[in-house]
Amino acid sequence: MHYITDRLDLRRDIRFSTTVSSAEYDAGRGRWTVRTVQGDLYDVQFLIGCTGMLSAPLENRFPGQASFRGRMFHTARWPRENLDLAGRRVGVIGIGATGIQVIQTIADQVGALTVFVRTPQYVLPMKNPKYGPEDERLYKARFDELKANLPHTFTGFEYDFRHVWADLTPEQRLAVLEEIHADGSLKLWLASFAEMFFDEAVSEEISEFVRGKMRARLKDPALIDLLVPKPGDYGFGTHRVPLETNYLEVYHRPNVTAVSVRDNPIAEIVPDGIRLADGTVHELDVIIMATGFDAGSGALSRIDIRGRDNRSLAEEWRRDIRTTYGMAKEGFPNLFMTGAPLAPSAALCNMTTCLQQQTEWISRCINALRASGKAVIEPTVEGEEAWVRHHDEVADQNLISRTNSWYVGANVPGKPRRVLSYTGGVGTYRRKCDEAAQDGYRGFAIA
Ligand code: NA7
Repeated sequence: MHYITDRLDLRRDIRFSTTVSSAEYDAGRGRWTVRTVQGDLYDVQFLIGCTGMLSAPLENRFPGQASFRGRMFHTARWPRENLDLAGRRVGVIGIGATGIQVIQTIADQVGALTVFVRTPQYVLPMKNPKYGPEDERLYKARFDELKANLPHTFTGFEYDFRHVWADLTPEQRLAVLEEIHADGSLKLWLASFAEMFFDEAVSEEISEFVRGKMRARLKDPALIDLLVPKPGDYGFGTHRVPLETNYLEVYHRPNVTAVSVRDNPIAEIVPDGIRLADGTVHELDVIIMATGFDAGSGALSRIDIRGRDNRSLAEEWRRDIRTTYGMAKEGFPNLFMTGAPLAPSAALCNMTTCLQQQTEWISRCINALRASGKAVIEPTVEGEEAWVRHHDEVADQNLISRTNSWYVGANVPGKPRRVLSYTGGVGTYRRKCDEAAQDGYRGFAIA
């Protein structure tokens, strides 16, 4: 990406360290006025929110945070200066993909590590092999093949679902799961059996396979009870599957303690540490909040975006998170977005593949508009309704819709529930977006 930035000489068009505070649409002029915290004002015809799907950290989660005498920060605000954790009593809240990486990385650097565990996670061991020049040569030789295939797979990665559960015997299924598990990648999730997302019985069998792998690595029944999901909790892969390296083994270290906060939640942060509901205080020098993000809609909602008739994007999304193709919003002319809800790029996608597709679609749309001498494009009410309905129909069949996680907005109190990511697949999404464009931007009004 640095290479592309340099090759296309983009740096001179980028204002770094600039925070956008508001954007207001002027229907009379068909233009947006964008204001920054730094006090700058921009007058633009098109506004494209590339604000990221996981860039609005959930930082203020507990009463009393300001009272803490030690250091406390969210993982997304990791201190830039060298953070010396040697000998420190460190607490980590959260065991999502981020918490897991932090825990496995710092366990042998800190004095004592206390992990506050609420919902157990399915995890997969990551191989992370070292690639030599020959591997690199072989991989690069596949450039044309990868370029042709990647945009059309289910998740935008090079691999796709390869096996059909019903076609195999139980022994064959197990052999497939063992082989893919040993690969040490996300393939067990995104390139094994698609039925795990739709068929509860298949989901349960694959979930039990993963639970078995996790149990085998844990020596202590109390740790198994705390860290391994239980049958009926939720299915493997119905929210983001973290990859890890020796994460479970870390809990066997004498300086690591797992504390359950499922039935005894964190009540508040006190000057000396974390106080649980039953009054227990865990004394700490550093608290690391791996508490996640207001995903998909969070970053744009933190900007005061006003569309036609002073309509507020944040207020509308607080009631109901809707978009057209995940790239536009009815009521907000000439506003485009990437990584936003109701597109694969909101969660279930190889980001580079999906963002490239969206930026290309948006660029072509703006070019087409200019070429035809038009100035304003906006989804119609019916166009948006059609996309939301299609999105929901596909999502409702997917077991992802039943599990509480950031994938459905369940991690943010009061956030309206909807599967954030389009779950029809990256290839299908691309085709639908292209068809709409070819059909004269079906679902949009152009003036
Ligand atoms: P996640 O996956 O949203 O995980 C957040 C974690 O924080 C999760 O374990 C939560 O437990 C935990 N959490 C949040 N609030 C609390 C409170 N009050 N008490 C205890 N535990 C809490 O965020 P990540 O940053 O790990 O990952 C986000 C994505 O980044 C990831 O999926 C990848 O796509 C990259 P809970 O599960 O809610 O019980």
